[in-house]
Amino acid sequence: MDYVGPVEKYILKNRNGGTKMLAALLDPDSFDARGAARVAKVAEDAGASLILVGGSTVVEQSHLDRVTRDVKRNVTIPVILFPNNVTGITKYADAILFMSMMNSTNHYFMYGAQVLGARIVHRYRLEALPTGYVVIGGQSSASFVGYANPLPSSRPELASVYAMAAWYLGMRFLYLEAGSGSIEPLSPDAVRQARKFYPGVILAGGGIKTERDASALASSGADIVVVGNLMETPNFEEKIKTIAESLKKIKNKIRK
Ligand code: 1GP
Repeated sequence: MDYVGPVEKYILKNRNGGTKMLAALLDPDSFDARGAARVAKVAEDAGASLILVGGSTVVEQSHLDRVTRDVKRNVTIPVILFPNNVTGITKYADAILFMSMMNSTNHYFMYGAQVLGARIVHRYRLEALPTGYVVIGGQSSASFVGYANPLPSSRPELASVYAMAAWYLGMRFLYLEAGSGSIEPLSPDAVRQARKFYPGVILAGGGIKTERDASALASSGADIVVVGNLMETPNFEEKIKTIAESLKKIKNKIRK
């Protein structure tokens, strides 16, 4: 039985070909449907490989539906849900990061919401991407909302044990998160430590504002660099284009 779906195959094809991917994260709390669809298209044209839809705060379900549906209509790249809870699921996406917050202190965010959400994911025929989600640094709404026991930013080596555990538990994706709007971007050292022990797909995000931040994470082993807040800033088109282009150069370095 082939349990790897088309979105995962697309990601693996890019990854195994040495392509570092940019994922543009749209928070439905920050956009109306038309605005989200426009920004998603700009991101695709700028070189993003994936669109993520989600955020830490709860939005009205019908709004999430509209945003995701309009984004999906406007792009050709995969649209993947990045849920904060069962309320982060909609049938209009291609796939969902089916995540456990591995360092939550609340079982609901480790496996409770997942049990409640599984039937909805099945009913909507969403492709589930099994993902370990680890929050690093303590100042984010993801950390607050998910009752995280965040890894100290000063101890990046702790990421390695989460990476090992995620892999041994069968999670084919690992999302290292500094938190949306984090003042300091995610530590490249944390990604480097995780990469040593984790053969799956690593997503890295939180606080990325510059091409230099993004390149540092990709060079340290992240396969997918996630950019969220930047999509809501002036001249974001140029900024993400610069980031996407610099990620492509890292691919060339790997291929040499
Ligand atoms: C948040 O990792 C993502 O969950 C993206 O963070 O919004 O800071 O880019 P930013």
